[in-house]
Amino acid sequence: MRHIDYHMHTAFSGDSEASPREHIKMAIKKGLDEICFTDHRDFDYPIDAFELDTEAYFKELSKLKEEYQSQITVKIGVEIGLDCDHYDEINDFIKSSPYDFVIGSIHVIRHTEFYYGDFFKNKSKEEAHREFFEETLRCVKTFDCFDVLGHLDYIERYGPYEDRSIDYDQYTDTIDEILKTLIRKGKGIEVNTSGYKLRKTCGFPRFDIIKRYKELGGEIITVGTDAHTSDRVGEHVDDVIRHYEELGFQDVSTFTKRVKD
Ligand code: HSO
Ligand code: ZN
Ligand code: ZN
Ligand code: ZN
Repeated sequence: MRHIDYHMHTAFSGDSEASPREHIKMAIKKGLDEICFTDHRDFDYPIDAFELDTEAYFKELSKLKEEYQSQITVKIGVEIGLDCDHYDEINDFIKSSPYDFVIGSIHVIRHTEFYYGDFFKNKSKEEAHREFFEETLRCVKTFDCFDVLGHLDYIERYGPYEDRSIDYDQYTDTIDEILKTLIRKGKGIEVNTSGYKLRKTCGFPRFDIIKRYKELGGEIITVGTDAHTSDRVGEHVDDVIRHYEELGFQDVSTFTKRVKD
């Protein structure tokens, strides 16, 4: 299986200072076969601005892509915040640039977000988790402008609860419906290795969910670190690939201009 990092942020994202060149150098050092930059664009993220200067982004990354082409394959993607309140803006945004690859992620639900925690106010953990999975299902049904669903189940990282763990038995039907919708639409799923330390196996989502995606007939998988600093590029990619191999996947998927290679 090829080793890829298909989820990385740089200073083009509102929450990173990282240099794309340093990311590339780290990826080469770690022996990765291919990487894809996926800087943030969220419409209406509260508190922080997740805008993307697409002209500067493509200009700088295209230059680096060419400079390093003999050493590593570099793709230009985006991580778009899926938000049903901004359907048209999101679709127009994705259409207006030649991205190789698009991660669709849920960062905001009804103008509240998870990182600072507004989303969890006046909710039990059960209510918050249920709403997160149901909204994820609504987004994967509503949107087509993405290639893989980002960090499904990373809600476990957030919230004001002493025990943040997800009671998966409560959401089996919703998660199954999410996976079936992805498969029916020809969409993939990523394993985000930022969850690897917490989970020990796999990442976000946990191993069982990837296993279920495969059982249901899903074939499109990527792996990404969600690195916001260069030291994390490629981290735990080999570990996750081993889990994919155990499940019987032949290879990860890579993309060029939104088409699977
Ligand atoms: N980096 C997270 C959330 C966040 N960080 C908001 C800073 N502000 C989204 O991937
Ligand atoms: Zn971020
Ligand atoms: Zn994200
Ligand atoms: Zn990210």
